[in-house]
Amino acid sequence: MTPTVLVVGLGGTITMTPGAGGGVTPALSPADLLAGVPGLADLPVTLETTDFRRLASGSLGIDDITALAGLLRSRLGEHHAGAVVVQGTDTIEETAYLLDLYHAGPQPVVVTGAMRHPGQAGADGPGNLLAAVRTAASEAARNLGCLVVLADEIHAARRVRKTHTTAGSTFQSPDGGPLGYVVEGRPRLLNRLPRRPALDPPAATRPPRVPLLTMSLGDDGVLLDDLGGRVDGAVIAGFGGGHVPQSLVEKVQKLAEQVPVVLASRAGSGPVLTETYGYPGSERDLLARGLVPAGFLDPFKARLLLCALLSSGATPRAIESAFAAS
Ligand code: DAS
Repeated sequence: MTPTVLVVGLGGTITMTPGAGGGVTPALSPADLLAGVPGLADLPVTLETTDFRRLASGSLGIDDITALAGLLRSRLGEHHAGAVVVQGTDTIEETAYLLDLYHAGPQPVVVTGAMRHPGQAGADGPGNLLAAVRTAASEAARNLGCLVVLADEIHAARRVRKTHTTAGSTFQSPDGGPLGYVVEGRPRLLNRLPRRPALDPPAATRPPRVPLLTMSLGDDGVLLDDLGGRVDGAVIAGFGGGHVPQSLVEKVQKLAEQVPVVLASRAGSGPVLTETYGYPGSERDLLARGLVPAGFLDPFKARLLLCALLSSGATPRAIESAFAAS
């Protein structure tokens, strides 16, 4: 029996065709996309498709992705080698990470998209789709959780970032690099990451409200005012190793007394520090005031991990442990 790959469509540039009002908008189904991939029909793979959403990826919600995680959990069976999720590139680094948190099975879940739509010269969708299907069908990619495959690079969901608005090489993993490459049609894995235990799927309730506040020069903390009574948690993307202006320390502490607050870095790579600086607003000061360090997680992924933990009713101690292991 040839391996089966489930292909799920969410929309994005890869599906976009000229809209009535100018510009392109989501239009193509997964079946339409697959029909336009040279060489795909020659692969010894059976393809199943699910037309799940047709949105620009910035309009996907956490509830869409948790629903998708539930669909994958129920649909992926013994005869499925893996799954491919097709979506817009703007939020791939977040949706792939959230799927990875909930994905318990051995099958690879490969997320892909395109930087150039089907009507553009050099449209990259077909090539990315072919590489994604090949990776999803490969034994080598099993037990790696959720992956992101574009431009023939294989990235771990928990490391990948979109780093450029237009470049074909936009997806990078600044902390550790890609796990491997698709070379001459074969996924070649050079590194492996240890799997994290999957989180239980969230109850079908409103996702927690967790804002991300990025510190900037001279920030007066206006967004922190009266925030604790309106949110379920928060992530602060601090300067450098995890710092805020000393003038905001009291506001931040007040927030951390009301809801879980995770300290990440706006730097783009590298971990939050825990024991280096001791001035007001430094990471030592903030952690002593109850903030939780995000480790190597970037602010966007830290926010999703906190949302998932709050959805599962995690205690403050469980939240600290989860971030320590992230
Ligand atoms: N930025 C477009 C894309 O790359 C739109 C989107 O993310 O949906 O797909």
